[in-house]
Order: sequence, then C-alpha cells, then structure tokens
Amino acid sequence: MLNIDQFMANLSARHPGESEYLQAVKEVLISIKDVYDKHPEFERVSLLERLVEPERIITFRVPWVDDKGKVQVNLGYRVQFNSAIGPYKGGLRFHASVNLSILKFLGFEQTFKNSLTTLPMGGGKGGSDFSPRGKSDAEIMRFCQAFMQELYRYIGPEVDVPAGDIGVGAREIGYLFGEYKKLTRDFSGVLTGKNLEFGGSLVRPEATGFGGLYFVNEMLQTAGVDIKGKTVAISGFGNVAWGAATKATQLGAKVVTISGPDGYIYDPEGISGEKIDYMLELRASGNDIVAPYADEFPSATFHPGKKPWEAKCDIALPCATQNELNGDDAAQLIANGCQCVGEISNMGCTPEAIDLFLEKKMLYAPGKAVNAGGVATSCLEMSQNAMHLSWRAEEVDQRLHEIMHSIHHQCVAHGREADGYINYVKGANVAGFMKVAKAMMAQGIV
Ligand code: 2IT
Repeated sequence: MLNIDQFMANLSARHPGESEYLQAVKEVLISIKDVYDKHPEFERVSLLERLVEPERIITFRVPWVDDKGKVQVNLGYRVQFNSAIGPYKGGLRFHASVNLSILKFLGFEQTFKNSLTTLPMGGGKGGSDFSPRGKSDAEIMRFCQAFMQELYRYIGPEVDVPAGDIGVGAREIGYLFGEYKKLTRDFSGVLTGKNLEFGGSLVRPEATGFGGLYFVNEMLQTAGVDIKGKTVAISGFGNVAWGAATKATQLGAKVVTISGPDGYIYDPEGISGEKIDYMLELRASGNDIVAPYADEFPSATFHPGKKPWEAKCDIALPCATQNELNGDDAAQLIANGCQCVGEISNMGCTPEAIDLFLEKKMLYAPGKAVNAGGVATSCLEMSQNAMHLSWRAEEVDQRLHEIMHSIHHQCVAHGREADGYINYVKGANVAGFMKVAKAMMAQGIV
C-alpha cells in the first residue's frame, strides 16, 4: 500500500529544497494511489521509487563570450527522465530561474504528458539559467553554440530529442541545430521546432495553443457549454499565449487579457487580429514586458504588478509559467463567475488552487493534458523527418485534433467520478502513469 506521507518524507530527505519537483511528484501520487494499490506487483519491483528518479541527469558549464568581450559562465542541464516508451523528448528552457528542481519537475510531468499523447516518446527536459532578456542576437547565437558543444554528446534522433520551452524558440533551435550539425556532420531530426526550410513542421509553432483550445473546447462541449461569445483571460504573451489567443478567437471567444512579468493588459474590445500579431512584436523586442501594448492600443489598460486572474472572465487559460495561479487567484476567479480553467503552462496552478477547483467541481484540466499538443506535434515533426517528407498544414492539424480528442477521452475514461464529475487531474495522471508503468514492468529492472 502506498503511504504518500512516508514516500514524500523519504523523497524530500533525498532531495531537500527541490520544491517544484516534490510538488509535481506529490500531485501524481495522490491521483494514482488507488490504481497503484490494486497492483501489488508494482510495489514488489519498487516501480514508483524508480519512476520518480530521473534515469540520468547531465550538468555542465556553459562558458561564452559576451559582446563586450567578457566571458560569462552559465549552467547547462539535460534531465533524461524516463525512456520506457520512447526516446527522451522534451523542451529546453533558458531563463534566469532555471535550476534542477524546475527541470526535474518539468521532466517528470513530460513523462506522463508524452505518454498521454499516444505517441512513442519518453520524458526529458533541459535548459540553462541563461537569461535571453536584453541579449543581442550574436550573444544568443554564441550561447546556443556553447551549450550545444557539450549537449551534442548526449542527444540523437533515437536517443533524446530536445525542443523549445520558455526562452527557446525557432531562432535558438536554429542556432542549436547548426552547431549540432557542424559537430556531428549529421543532418537529422535531433531537435524539433525547426524552421520549415530545414525539417520543421507546419503547425508546430501554433500547436501548444491550438491543441490547448481543442482540449478546452471539448471540455466545454462535454459540459454542454458553447465557447462562442465567452470571455477568456490569458496569461503570458509568448508562443503559447499567442497560439491560444489565435485559436480562441477563431472559435468565437473574446480574449481580454495577456500578461508579462511587468503586469497584465486588459483589453475589453478583445485581443484579436493585428493585436495578436502585436504579441509577436512584443516578444521580438526581447524586453519581456507587455506594457507597450496599452500605448499601441488605446482600448486597453495596463495593470502593473498585477495578475490577469482579477479580471472578469468565463474561461481562464494560464499560459506563462509554473505556479502562476494560486489559491487566492482561484478564489477570485470563482467569485467572478469563471466556469473553466485550462492549464496550458506546465503546472500553472498551485495545489491550493487545484484543490479549490476540484472542491467546487469546476471544469479544470492540468497542463500535462491540455498542453500536450505541443510535444505531440514535435513527434509529428520527428515522423516527417524520419520519412524525409513534409505534411500539409491541414494534415498536421487534423492529427493534432485527433490526438487532443484522444487525450480528452483518456481523461474522461479514468477521471469520471460516481456523480458524473470529470476529475481531469486524476484522469490524466492515471492514464499517463499506467502506460509508462506497464512498459517499465515489461522491461525488467533497469
Ligand atoms: O512542455 C512542453 O511540452 C514543451 N516545452 C514542448 C516539448 C517538445 O518536445 O516539443
């Protein structure tokens, strides 16, 4: 029988202070306790004790020269978490906050997310505490090259396939790919999120946000709610927020907020059309702020230092980073009549927020289900690379749609409670876990 308190006490003694990692593990343990206890064969082979530890962690220093000629030293990591169902797959995050706890939580989540996609991918994550904020293009390139000069030894198209995450977009993937190719003389699908000219997939840039909205739309439909005319609060303004705003608008909803580290924008006329394009300009400025939006579009107001969850909305979509929506934010959303929260960031909600959503029986689904369209489309990019061809946008989008439908179906199958309420947290964790667990059982003690 799984004793969660005992298990967590042992794990935190081994990994003191790794709060994000411990938080992610605990959430999964709570969800899977019932099914785990029904499988005594799991306990006999210490399946959970193995599953929570990464198979391998690679850490290295990344020395690079800035524009002033000064040598900078950052830390680089790759956490190869679980390869039971396929090669390690997951993004690279470049952000000042990056540490091992964050990358281990992301790698752990990625393992279950990738399992849910129905595609053959293990879980991995990596990155650096390098901050792209305010860096020149040449500095970004030199950093990416220095990072790859070490990472290339540990990755490969059938071994470990990194992609983007916060701070890593098509530009960085291009520089990383160029350096990998130079070092190995191997043109292969070793990274995803590439530009179209050298093996990238149509729809990959939009995929996380589009997939998120396909999933949220299906949640709403299951509850008999039409998304048309609904008001949507989005956090963040990067690639994920951009894709989510685009698809929400296409489906007839009205997006009223975006946010950055500096505060949030409230635009009651709706963030659509050229305003969504403007998000790309904000991103390209490299300043990591949204305040200029309010100067550009007079219908909008800027709320410095505040989070978008105080704005009235029907649907809330966290699209920025972990733990960006806490218990107080959840209470405020509920008080304002919010009906649905679709987490598109990884672990965007704190345990307190999730407890509140579940207690109120709200429509709430976790990132590992809602945002899985990004990595799923990365796998479609790998498939195209392996076949040396490229699919039309309609074809990729169609597959993305089917994958999100399947993930929703798995959540319902494993998460429906006696009163009919769908606990998407439980559904996603149980479905994701069982596939990985069965694969680990079959492969012996490794
Ligand atoms: O969190 C994620 O799923 C990603 N950052 C995308 C990973 C990928 O391999 O496309």
